[in-house]
Amino acid sequence: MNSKDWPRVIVHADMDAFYASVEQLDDPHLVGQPLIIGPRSRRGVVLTASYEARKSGAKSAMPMAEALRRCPHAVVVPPRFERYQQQSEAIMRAFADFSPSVEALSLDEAFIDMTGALEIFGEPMQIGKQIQQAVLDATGGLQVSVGIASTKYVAKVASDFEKPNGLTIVPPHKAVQWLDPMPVSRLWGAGPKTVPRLQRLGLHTIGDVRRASPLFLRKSLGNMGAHFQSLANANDPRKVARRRVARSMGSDRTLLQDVTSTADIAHYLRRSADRIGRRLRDKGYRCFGVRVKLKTHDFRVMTRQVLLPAPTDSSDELYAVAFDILQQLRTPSEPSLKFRLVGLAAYDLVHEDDPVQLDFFSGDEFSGRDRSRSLEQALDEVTQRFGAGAVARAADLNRSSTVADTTPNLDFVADGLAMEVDPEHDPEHDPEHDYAHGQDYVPNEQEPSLPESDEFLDDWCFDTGSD
Ligand code: TTP
Ligand code: MG
Ligand code: MG
Repeated sequence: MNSKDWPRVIVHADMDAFYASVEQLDDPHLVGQPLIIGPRSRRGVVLTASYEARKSGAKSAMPMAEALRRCPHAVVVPPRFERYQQQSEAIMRAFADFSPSVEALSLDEAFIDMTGALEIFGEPMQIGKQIQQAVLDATGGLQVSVGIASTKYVAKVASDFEKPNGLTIVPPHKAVQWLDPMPVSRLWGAGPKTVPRLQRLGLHTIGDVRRASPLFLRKSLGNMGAHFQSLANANDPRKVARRRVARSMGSDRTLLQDVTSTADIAHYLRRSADRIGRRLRDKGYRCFGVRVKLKTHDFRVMTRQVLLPAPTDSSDELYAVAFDILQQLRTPSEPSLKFRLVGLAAYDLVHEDDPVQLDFFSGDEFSGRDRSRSLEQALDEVTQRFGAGAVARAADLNRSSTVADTTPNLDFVADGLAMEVDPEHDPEHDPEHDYAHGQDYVPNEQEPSLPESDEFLDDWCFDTGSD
């Protein structure tokens, strides 16, 4: 193959059943087993399932109760985010050996621009094999699926084409023909609302969209029509951006019982603010951004975020901001709305070692903040020595544990939230999709009893460093 045939060489690499594969790697007993990663509570949500469990229909974002109904023999393993993050860093470093242009889309996937590298690494097939081997070596045995094409869109569709351990090369002159028979759900931007709309218009395959008259598409779909048609023609001029996954820390709590009152919601925000603040201070971070997320009993997600004039790592300040946001989120029209999840996240993190001078912000006007900060630091020390239960807020003392799980918020695409991801990249990765259509969730499930511990309260944290 001649490099002239490839105006650009774009690789998309995505780990196979990432969290589940990490668990299988670390515990050989789990190899070959149907595995579900998620909280042990039936009210929680499946983060991912091993390919063995997928055969029975378990999948990401499915309510745990439904996944266990479909796959009763599955082993449920609670997530270990720190470990996934560690492996993610190893994977991203391996990618960086192939090209300086690596665009991470999430912990387990990236675009790698290999244009001009055919002379060094060989033909696309060779490049793909080397990347798979590099990931295997860097992680101690994890598999990645790779797609190679001359546009980001086609590369991404290709990496998913033969999962797991797939390697799909789509040369530029074959791209259109290769896309033609695919279902329209493969078009970026065609989610659960758009797909039926396309089908009603008689557009079932990508080829149907490509051959449709532009006028018809414009009339029936507006600008979206032209966007889909250009994807169908394998046109996607977007460049691979050099980007790491954005740093953020958060804590989402799925509650055993829905809550309604602002005071109850605030209680969980307070606890999340304490945990996130502690964690920010522990790791030497402050955040500019604070985001609150609520999920209603019928799985509607409400989020709102604010940027602070100066970054903070104070739990009190996080809470104060979160409380303000909460009041804005609560609409008077729906005072009795019930919520099943309360989440708080700190994003736009800066590290004390970052070139931005944090000291700049500790002038007189912040001295009140600094006082509250030293108190928090003192409490951190107590917590570190005596455990998380040692310091409790007075308001918490007579509340029993009512949290089903604290899950990572990976619906980065849906809300553009936890990660800096262009929603266009991957609209399919919206874990709320199934919820939005919540057909098969049965809310009156008998809840298993939970230990009165923080076992399920893992925070999530995305920090793969900055460039
Ligand atoms: P994905 O790459 O979407 O899925 P996967 O790696 O588990 O499986 P596949 O082989 O199909 O790529 O997501 C990567 C990880 O992100 C996944 O292992 C768990 C996490 N995740 C969630 O926590 N919630 C979600 O809704 C999704 C889709 C993923
Ligand atoms: Mg994956
Ligand atoms: Mg992925």
